[in-house]
Amino acid sequence: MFTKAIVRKPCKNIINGITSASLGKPDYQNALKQHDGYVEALKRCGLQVTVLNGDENYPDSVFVEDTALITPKCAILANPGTEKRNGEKAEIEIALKNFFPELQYIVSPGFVDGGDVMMVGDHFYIGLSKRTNKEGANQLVTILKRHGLTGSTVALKSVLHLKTGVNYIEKDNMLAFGEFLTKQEFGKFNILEIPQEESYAANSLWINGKVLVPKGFPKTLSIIKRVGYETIEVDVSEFRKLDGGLSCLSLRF
Ligand code: CIR
Repeated sequence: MFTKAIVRKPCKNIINGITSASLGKPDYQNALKQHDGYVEALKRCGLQVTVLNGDENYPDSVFVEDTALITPKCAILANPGTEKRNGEKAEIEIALKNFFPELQYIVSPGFVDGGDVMMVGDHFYIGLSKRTNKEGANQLVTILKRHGLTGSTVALKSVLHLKTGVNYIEKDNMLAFGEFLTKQEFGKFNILEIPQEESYAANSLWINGKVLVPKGFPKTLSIIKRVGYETIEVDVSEFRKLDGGLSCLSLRF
């Protein structure tokens, strides 16, 4: 169970965030409104939410998930693998220290984006992506081991981050699309196939028994409801314009 979350408000400069999508630039006012809705959804799941201010120097700073990994045993400051975002971690380090007296660190030449790390109980799957390299993954596995946890790497082909394509929603259920449907390492899970046209919704987010689903993906919504979860639809269309999904917008612990 999670009790807390850290989020960071979108900044005006969000219009200059990194993207591979062709959905246009995010609208700042609408992004603010949608972010408020997201925070409300986290609160409905029972979380106490710390809201940090956005940083105009970092257009993508709203996507806090990439800056850290918080496990039940330790908190790790990540080392985001794109230069444009790496400095976001400084503010997150300060915020994390309010909750965790001792932090662990991924250091260069190791790089890890939190979006590449998926927690499944005591095990952590680490996507090797354009943002997360082998050295970063090795450092992470070493830190996890020291805390009685395990980690293993997953090769990625076409997605930005591991959790762009696959997300664990507890009780052995895993949302997946595309390259993740046939990955041997996920064969032991109950794979819930997200149709290609709704692939964005593979990044739905389990929090304390409920599942947050992006608004506008009816097939995914019914797949998740069918396996028995209470769902909360959240409109994150402005963040989708920057390749960001539901998990990217918070650190949960
Ligand atoms: C980026 O390219 O870094 C941002 N525009 C999107 C980050 C999405 N984060 C995530 O999947 N964890």
